[in-house]
Amino acid sequence: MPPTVEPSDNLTSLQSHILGEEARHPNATGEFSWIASAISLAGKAIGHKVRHARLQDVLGRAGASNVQGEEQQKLDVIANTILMRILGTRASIAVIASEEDEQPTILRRGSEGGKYCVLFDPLDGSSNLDVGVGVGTIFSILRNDPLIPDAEKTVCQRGLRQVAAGYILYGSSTIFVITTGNGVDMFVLDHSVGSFLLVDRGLKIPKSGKTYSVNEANSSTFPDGYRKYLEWAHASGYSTRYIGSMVADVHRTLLTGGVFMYPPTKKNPDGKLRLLYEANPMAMIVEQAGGLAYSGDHRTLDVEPAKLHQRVPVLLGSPDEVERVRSFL
Ligand code: P6P
Repeated sequence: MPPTVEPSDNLTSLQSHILGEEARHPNATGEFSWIASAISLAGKAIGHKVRHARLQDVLGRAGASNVQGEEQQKLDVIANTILMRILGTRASIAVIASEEDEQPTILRRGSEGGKYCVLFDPLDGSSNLDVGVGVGTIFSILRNDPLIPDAEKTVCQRGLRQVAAGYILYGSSTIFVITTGNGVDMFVLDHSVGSFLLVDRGLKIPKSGKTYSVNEANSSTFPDGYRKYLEWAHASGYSTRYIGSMVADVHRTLLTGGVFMYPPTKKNPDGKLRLLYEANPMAMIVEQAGGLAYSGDHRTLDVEPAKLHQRVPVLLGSPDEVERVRSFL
């Protein structure tokens, strides 16, 4: 009896999915697919490092250096190096910008080509690594403008201009979520084949959800409207979930509904999260899934960036829940 392929067998990989999407765009050149595959490869490599961090650290401590003999480095730096090296080999990328680097890196100038800019937070929430909590890589892809000489100005584009955005969550499983502007697709890494396999296509955020996600320890310094909302939520049977790792908190909000927020605080009067490589990519994902995302009075994707590492307040999630918070602001 020949082996059967069960209907439940998921055989759509990220690569074949992206190529399929590309085939739907007649003028596609395949350059974007190369970037998506580079991010996928980096995600697998970073995920492996994340899962073995404590083991290597333990081994490293035992032998005064880790198994590769390399000096124990913070995983943020390791993740950043992996992304820079892999993305650096893709001819379609002109500029790379990372949370870890003060300035963007120019890979190709002017006539040397490079249609795209890639911005990322290589390992968001890395302080949670030591306690086994989900952390993630967040990425945003913009078109390059070779006429702009200043790399920082090139990447300081409004979130509406993103070509694609997504994240990789290194949690109980390694999850790749991406949008290219036609809805949100979710993949899970199948270690047995080493591929991200499609598990949800056209993912939609629940319209509402009685869960809010915020660090309430800061609530005494939130603007009044947020405090009024929290009083209302406490009296309305809402539950709170806060992991302190943006990728994990946003992923839960995307799948189960509710609202995630990082309001202005005394310590971070503009909010803590970065516009270009945290708020914007997450806002594109949430809006493409039918949700809303605001930074202060503005739709996050409309905020005009001034600096690469600019911070903004973040309020995103189910449309009903975001509008409810906004009604108090
Ligand atoms: P707080 C992690 O350090 C991070 O950048 C985000 O992943 C997370 O949402 C936020 O900071 C948590 O900040 O102030 O609540 O610890």
